[in-house]
Amino acid sequence: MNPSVCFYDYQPAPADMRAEVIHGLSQDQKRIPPKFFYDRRGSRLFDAITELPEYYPTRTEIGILHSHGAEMAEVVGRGALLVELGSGSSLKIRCLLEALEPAVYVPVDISRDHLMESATKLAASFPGLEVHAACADYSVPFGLPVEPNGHDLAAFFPGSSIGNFDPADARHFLERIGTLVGPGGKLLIGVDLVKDSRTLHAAYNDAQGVTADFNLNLLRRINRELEGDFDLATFEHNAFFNADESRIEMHLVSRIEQTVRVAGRGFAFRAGESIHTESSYKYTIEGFQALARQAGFEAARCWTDTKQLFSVHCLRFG
Ligand code: AVJ
Repeated sequence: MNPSVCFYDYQPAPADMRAEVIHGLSQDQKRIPPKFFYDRRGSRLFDAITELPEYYPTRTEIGILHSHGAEMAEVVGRGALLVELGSGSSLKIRCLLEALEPAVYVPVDISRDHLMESATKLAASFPGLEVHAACADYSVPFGLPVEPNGHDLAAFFPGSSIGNFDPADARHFLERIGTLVGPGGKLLIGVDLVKDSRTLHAAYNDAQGVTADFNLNLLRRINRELEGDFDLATFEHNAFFNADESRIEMHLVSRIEQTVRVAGRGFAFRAGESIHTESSYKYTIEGFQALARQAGFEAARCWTDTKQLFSVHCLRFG
């Protein structure tokens, strides 16, 4: 292991996943939080999604970071302490580390193995960068594992992961990032934009079925970690754009009437009944800026691609 990486383990206890899954499966509309997608296999499948021809967000966001990195550095400032929430894609952070030249880098991710692997590789290719990797569920409050020591604070929340939250929760989450970076602190955040529903639909229903595997992997994980007995062949992936709510919804639909056991309990499914596994909200630039303002941020800058598929915002807190 690279000695220049400090590792902090705030990993959510397995009991949390058990309680959240049981709670979610007990609702009228069954649901499971999308953060549980990311076990080792789920993280690999998500990486594969980001390379699919239909899945435009990742490559578009990377393009924006490449084209406008210098401007981002001007707005954020160099030599900062940069916290990355959900340190999934090393391509994005590499691009940003080169442009922003932060003094300290704090990747935060729920997936321990994935985090360790990418933090170690990054520390090796950016000698001189202090890396403090924190394994944590960033959807629950947590503090910085290191003192800012006079560095300006900036957070990076790429990938439109903010889209997983309902707007009210997104606002609360932004407020918490505000508390983390403090007055004058910056947030660079990637936000997927509303667009024609065909493009959106294709991005979550890829021809190779990788997104379907990613969705179904949640049941495989529950089988392994929570003594579940889901028969994956009796569930199917369903993803569609809900225009009224401005979100993609992903579901796992039971093809048959059945009772599934999880953690010693039975959960009955009607034929066609679903588990809602993910919402992915799509914003307009103005709509997102209004949300950010409600959370106490001021919109400093916004960059997009030429097709206006995706946006990266720099927000200033306080
Ligand atoms: C990581 C939440 C941004 O919503 O596009 C991709 C997850 N789900 N394909 C998204 C995801 C299905 C992704 N986020």
